[in-house]
Amino acid sequence: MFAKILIANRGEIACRVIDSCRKLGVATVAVYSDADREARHVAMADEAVCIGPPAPGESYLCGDRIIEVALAIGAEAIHPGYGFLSENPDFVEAVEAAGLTFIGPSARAIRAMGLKDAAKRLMAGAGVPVVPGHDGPDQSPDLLAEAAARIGYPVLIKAVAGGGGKGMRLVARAEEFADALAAAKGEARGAFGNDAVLIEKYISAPRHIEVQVFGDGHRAVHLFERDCSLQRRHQKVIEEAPAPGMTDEMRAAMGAAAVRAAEAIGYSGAGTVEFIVDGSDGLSPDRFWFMEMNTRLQVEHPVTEAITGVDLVEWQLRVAAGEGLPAQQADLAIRGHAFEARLYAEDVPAGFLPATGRLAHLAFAPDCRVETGVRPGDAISPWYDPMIAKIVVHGPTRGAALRRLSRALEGTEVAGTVTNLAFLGALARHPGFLRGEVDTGLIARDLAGLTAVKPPRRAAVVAACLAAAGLWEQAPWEAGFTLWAPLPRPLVLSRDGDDIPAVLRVEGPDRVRVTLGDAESLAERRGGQWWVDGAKAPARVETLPGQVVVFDGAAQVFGLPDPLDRDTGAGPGADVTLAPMPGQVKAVFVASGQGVAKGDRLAILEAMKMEHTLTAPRDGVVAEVLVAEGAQVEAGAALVRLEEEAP
Ligand code: MV4
Repeated sequence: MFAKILIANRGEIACRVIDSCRKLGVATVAVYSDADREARHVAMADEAVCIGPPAPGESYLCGDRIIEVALAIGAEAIHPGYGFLSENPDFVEAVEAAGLTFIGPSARAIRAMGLKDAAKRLMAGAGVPVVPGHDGPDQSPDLLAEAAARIGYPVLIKAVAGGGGKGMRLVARAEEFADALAAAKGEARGAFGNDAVLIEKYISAPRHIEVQVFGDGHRAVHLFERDCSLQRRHQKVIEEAPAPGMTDEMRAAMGAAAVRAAEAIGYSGAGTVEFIVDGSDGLSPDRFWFMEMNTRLQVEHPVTEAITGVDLVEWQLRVAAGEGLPAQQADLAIRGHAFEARLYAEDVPAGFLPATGRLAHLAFAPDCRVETGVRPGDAISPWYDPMIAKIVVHGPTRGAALRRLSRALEGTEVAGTVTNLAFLGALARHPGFLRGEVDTGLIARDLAGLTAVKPPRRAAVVAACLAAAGLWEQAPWEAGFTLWAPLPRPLVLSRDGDDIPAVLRVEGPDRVRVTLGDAESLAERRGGQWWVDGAKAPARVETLPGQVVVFDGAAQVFGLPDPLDRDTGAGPGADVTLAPMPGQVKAVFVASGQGVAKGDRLAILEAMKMEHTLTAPRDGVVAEVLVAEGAQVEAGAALVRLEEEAP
């Protein structure tokens, strides 16, 4: 086994590789860009070296620089993770030329699978089923049109250099073929600088089922299939293993085909053979076809680990270090069912736009495996993939595992950025998905239902009000409420630009009446848990500067506008907080010299039978407290002065 390896990646996969290295006693070297100085993978590794600016082209994709670092620091091997340099055969050759070991397949194996047409021919020759179609160097339109007619419409035109759905064109009828061909070639030329295409029979309502393989350069085994049909625009969203509806017969056929594919190219390490499956009429051993082979460890490898008990990264290290295959096919079996959901920082209502932000709060549920590259307080930067975590669950049956996924998603708490958590939750409860009716069109067909924004429950709004008033975790007197003569306190939350006016009346140490619109709710705290109108309130609330996040299945975010900003004109940046109206100072929460953050409570003013919370207009240090508790003040009286902002 290696004594020390370098991990040429970042994020959750770098952390994942470090985990297995630690288990095996292998020392780890992380590399990082300037944007990742404080990243989790850097903190986890035994050593870490900065390799350049944030742009991947100047850091994580700089193969030569990474090899230099590995040599200088005494690493014997490089693990590429996925993405970045993982499927770059030139990098593999450079690593080997430097006398280091690449933890992955040979450059030759990667090249063999790089071009669609060559890979397809190679696979057909090895006895792997391929989609009926036509390819070849003669790209004349007439010849291709003839081929399309022979294959039978509908057909799909695919760019030979394409992948991930780029450069594909569906042609329903012969009359449309010529125009579609010209368009596909134009697109392929623009995207890949190579306008060669191939023609395939179109599989409608396909399923994406892939087989995990593992080779030692000569022989290979398979670790069964994953179903990755739940995709949105070719981005996988939830993956599972095994595939719903899979029969022993079809599994054996697909596994054997995948092993033939791997052995045909002398595959070494972890790889995945992707098949397209016609699921329009159940699964059948004669209706799966080779699509492509991914010559790396995949994002969704944990579902395979969950059902087989194999640590695939450990296997990668052992085989790269010269050991034989760690298991024979007969040793491998499926136990239970597993799901993986990909939690992203993205704005779902805005069309799944990648989002950024600092993760002010981040917590995961128990009873699930979490693969993540971030910790609470870390940022999702615009430089890299905005994945926050992969949430992986395992159960004895598909139904049990899916319920666990649902629970794990409900128990996931993220504040500081928007996420796709509610979308994942909706998918985990989707009736068709529950029944195992998965295909690549499911998300698109039900997009509106899956992305509908749920209005918060009343109990969630009440919880937000309690938190905004400082009552969520504190007793009323700690929050500056008077108990002997309960006064109504107004509060305005906001949600998506709309104001939510509320009035709170503290009726006892653990009892608050909350008026929202025309309706009144009673909030009561029993044994540390809030109840609203007799039902349990959401258990977790996070108060951040300017917002309250209530975790109620999904994160419900409420803004905390400062009413005094409007009343007094003491806008953000102002040094002095003034009394908005005549009244009595009921509480002062700060002292001179104390640091405050924007939105922190400074004092409470009782005026016109209401309690008003005065909050810090900006971050700063209290210079002077100009009033004492109990004082009567005039409108406009100066209450608290902050030290002047540094220019
Ligand atoms: C197909 C197909 C239907 N028929 N090939 C999309 C990505 C690329 N790797 C192959 N893809 C497809 N190839 C034939 N002959 C439908 C797709 C396809 C798809 C495949 C797998 C997962 C999701 C998909 C979403 C849309 C289309």
